[in-house]
Amino acid sequence: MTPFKSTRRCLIPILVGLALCTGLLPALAQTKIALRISTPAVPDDWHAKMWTVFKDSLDKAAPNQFDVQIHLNASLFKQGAEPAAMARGNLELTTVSAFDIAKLVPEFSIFTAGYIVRDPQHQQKVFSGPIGDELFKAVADKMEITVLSTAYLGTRQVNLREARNVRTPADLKGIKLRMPGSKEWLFLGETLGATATPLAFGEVYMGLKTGTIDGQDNPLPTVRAAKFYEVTKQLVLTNHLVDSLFIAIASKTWNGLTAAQKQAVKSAAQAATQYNNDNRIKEEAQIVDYFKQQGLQVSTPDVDAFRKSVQDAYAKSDYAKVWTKGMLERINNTR
Ligand code: KDO
Repeated sequence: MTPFKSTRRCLIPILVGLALCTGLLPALAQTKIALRISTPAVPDDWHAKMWTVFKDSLDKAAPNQFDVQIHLNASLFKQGAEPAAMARGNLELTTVSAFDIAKLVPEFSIFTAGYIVRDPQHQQKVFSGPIGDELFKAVADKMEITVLSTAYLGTRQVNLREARNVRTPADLKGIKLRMPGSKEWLFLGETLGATATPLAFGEVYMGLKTGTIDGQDNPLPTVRAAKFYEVTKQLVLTNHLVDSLFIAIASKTWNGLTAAQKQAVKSAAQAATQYNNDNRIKEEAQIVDYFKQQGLQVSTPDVDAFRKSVQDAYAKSDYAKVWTKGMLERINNTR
């Protein structure tokens, strides 16, 4: 053996040891695929916790292959900026709303309209059947994101800073109702009879506390998780939108995965939404008592009057003009 060979033999374990001690080895062996996740969800909300289910499920199915990084509270990208960040290659995963999608796929605005999806079961049937297949293909083509599963965000209700008698949309006249900041969201707020005011989710608590807004709309589990009940006095159970969030991955990332990795990522997304949906449905069924205990007034308005106002406004709007012919009937007929 030449002296050089024997020196090399001794050096290798020393170098590996050094790399381990200095933390260099993970960098050298950096084959993990980074999956950065950004969401405005607060940590205690089910659709924030579901990302841990996603991570655990993926790590189990495909050990050491992915580096899942979860960023809550819009700490990585602000609400609504996620699809653009994905297109730029700065983000791999998020939940997109029908409202985010409608900006680029106008026919998707049918799911931003109130009183169309009937309940969480109807929602799953619509999105996991041919309607979902068709629309998610348009989403992939136009937005370069791939939808993996559908999460039930909950059924949106009106939540007011000061209690008042609300029977019909006319009773919300003049109320500054906070909506997320896009014209699709603002339109929904206006159809409820209120004056819709745009504000990012992270600023709603303060807006309610200081009175820059008179109310907001969100599903009840979010009212609890984001503690809006601390700064409001009334819940009006309008049930105006059975809301969805779609777990989506940047298509560039998706297309770079092996078939087995795709399967693992898809199953992890399904496990995450299953966890979210089960817990949220269970919580919605029992949460009203909690708010009553917190001193909130919980009132049931004339939901038919709200439904009529919202449906009439959408039917007359430019949104309905771009809905795919026959889509409303197909959604209604999905059972
Ligand atoms: C909100 O801002 O009211 C909203 O409910 C809109 C949803 O599309 C989604 O962005 C959600 O906030 C966040 O995930 C925070 O719960």
